[in-house]
Amino acid sequence: MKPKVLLALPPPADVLARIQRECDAIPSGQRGAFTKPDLLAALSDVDGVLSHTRVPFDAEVFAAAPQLRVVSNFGVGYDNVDVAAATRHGVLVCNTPGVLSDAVADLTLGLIVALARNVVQTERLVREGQWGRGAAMLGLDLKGKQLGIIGFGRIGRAVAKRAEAFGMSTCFADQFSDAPSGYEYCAYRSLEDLLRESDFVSLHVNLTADTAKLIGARTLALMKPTAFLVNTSRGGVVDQVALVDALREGTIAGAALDVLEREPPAEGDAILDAPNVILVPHIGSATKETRRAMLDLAVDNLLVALRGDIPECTVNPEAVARA
Ligand code: 8YV
Repeated sequence: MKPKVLLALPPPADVLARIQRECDAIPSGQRGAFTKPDLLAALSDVDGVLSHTRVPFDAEVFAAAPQLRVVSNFGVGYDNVDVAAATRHGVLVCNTPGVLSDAVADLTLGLIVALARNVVQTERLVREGQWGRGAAMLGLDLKGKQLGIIGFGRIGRAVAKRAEAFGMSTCFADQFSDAPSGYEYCAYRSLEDLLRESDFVSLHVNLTADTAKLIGARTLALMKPTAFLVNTSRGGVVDQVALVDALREGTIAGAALDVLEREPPAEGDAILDAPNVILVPHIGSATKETRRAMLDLAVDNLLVALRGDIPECTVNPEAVARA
């Protein structure tokens, strides 16, 4: 009897064929988020889920999925999963770290360049017949500017490498203070000192109870009025209301956001009208090559777990003991 797997995202034919060689694959027919009742019904008799970061797995969901052995997330973030509840129910949670670090880091530097050189504003001026006019024409050098990296994991380190190549100085804040080998050029700073000193601040942390609203009125006020905030991590790491106030009041010079507290933003969301902010729709990992690598890794994780082994990219290997 092949294990049953729910496909929360529609894989291309070759990937579906690979899954079907070992599993009874059930396409969800959903694009994007599930309703809770749909999810509970869909999971009642499956052994695994090829999921994505917008499907909410809480204790109620795990209680309604007695056969479930693995949730394989298409993505490095797993804040959509109550991992403690998964572990209690003997469900492995897997993610796709590493394969998307370069794509996210590339976008991060792209947003930093766009902020420093007013790319969005000047592009708009061209279309408005204002070629070469206005204050936006003069931007900032990145050479000699300081980039503060909050969260110094795979993505944060990939960003540091790129920033060094641009001639920026870099510092990081994380739970550890010793720069990893090969990153000695990146100095450790407390969060407060990083915010006070940096010309650009970039967020690369998981969304957890500790990092929720990490950037808010208090921390924004520590930043230089000439400084910029970049967020390609999770929208929930930033108090978006406080950010809009800071942008309106000139507490900081600008921001670039790939992620928002609510995605997509509601019509009329204040962030949509805030000044000096660049908004892109959660495209950090969105390259053809990277998304395929993420999918291949997520399927690897799913199949390895369903064969009874613990995949390398397992967030909670201790869950096996509960199975
Ligand atoms: C999403 C991401 O996974 O990897 C993550 O954690 O946020 C993104 O790569 C991607 O948008 C698919 O949902």
